[in-house]
Amino acid sequence: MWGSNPPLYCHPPAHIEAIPCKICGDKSSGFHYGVSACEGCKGFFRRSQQSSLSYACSRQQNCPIDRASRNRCQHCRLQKCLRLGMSRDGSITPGCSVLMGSGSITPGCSVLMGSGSITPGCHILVGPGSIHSWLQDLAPWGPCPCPSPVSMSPMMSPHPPELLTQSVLASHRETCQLRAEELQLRRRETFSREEVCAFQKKLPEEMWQRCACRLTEAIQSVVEFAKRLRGFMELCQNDQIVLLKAGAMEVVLVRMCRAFNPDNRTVFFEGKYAGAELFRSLGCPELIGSIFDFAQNLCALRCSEGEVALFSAIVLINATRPWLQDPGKVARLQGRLEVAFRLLLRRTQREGLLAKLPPLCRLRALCSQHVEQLQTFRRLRPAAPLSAFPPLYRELFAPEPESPR
Ligand code: HC3
Repeated sequence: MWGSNPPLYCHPPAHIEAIPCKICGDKSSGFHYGVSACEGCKGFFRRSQQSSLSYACSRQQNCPIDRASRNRCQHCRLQKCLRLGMSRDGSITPGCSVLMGSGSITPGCSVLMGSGSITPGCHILVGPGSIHSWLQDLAPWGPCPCPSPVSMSPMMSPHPPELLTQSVLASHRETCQLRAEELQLRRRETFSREEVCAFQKKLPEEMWQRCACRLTEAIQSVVEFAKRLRGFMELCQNDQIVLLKAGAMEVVLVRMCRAFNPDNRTVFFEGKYAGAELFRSLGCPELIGSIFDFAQNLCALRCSEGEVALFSAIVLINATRPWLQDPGKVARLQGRLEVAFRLLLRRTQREGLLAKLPPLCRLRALCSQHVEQLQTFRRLRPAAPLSAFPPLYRELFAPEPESPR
């Protein structure tokens, strides 16, 4: 089955020469609501924001959205618009938020133009679907509408920590795939016995590919989160990619606690809440158990959305990651995020949270366990080609060994 089917990527590959509509792949007519989009998706998103309609999916909330199918499911189309970064105020340009009125990133210092040397040891892929192309995809081309004196660049500006907190929270909300309120409301929607059995009967290869796709989507959202984080796009291209490669999966795990119901140990997966047993055919119960335990423990801390947002930012902006070119610059940004986090906790009388949050080594251990599982899977099932997984997934979890020069 692996040999006969073409790879089912979650998203069409990004093209570098002509940027297509990020939502459906049709010809883009420019940046609309912060995303490169066609006229159809632009109009659809505008209507979805004007009306008080709420869309529902009659399938599993994972309908493909491409040029031909985009009109079939409004729910999934809207979810894709939101996941890929469309927002009502269109304030996606990193460092150029309309809300915050901060400095812009000019094309000259955008990652798109970056051609500086890449730290040896950090292998950077530049093809379609790579982190590099996802970073490029939404980078600001056009002139920024807000004033941008050099002294106001987000890295340098003396913005109070409260503003940083607000902007991190906005970035989180715009990119976290599903709203916390919706996740709460749907907690009673669990998979039926028959549905769980149907998942369990799937071939391991199919289940791996599904999970890899869901995971890749979650990682793409983290890339969008990073791009909206004040100061991130001012780091050099090498350091943006180093931080994302090292931290994106960790942030996915932190964010997963939002989609986790600790009362019955279920997680919102493909449209309903699922227990660990649903993932049985993956053949890695220890990994799933560890991930569920992690979510259970994090949920017990009852973090607010602001706390999840700032903790995610701090997990990502970590100056101790190996291969950083300018760890000092990353450390300054990290420091500002930590100040903002402490202030938020003080204001909400939640100072005790800091000592209870999982240590970063716990996240690192989970990620290593995940990569080890992938290696075991490849050893046990050599017939399952790696090319069936999305490029971003392969780049992060199964990088090709560098060919000798
Ligand atoms: C952790 C997970 C992948 C990610 C899934 C996410 C976090 C995606 C975002 C949703 O909003 C919530 C969500 C629910 C379930 C999460 C999955 C559960 C199991 C899976 C693991 C990484 C499994 C390993 C899959 C493998 C080995 C193919 O990479």
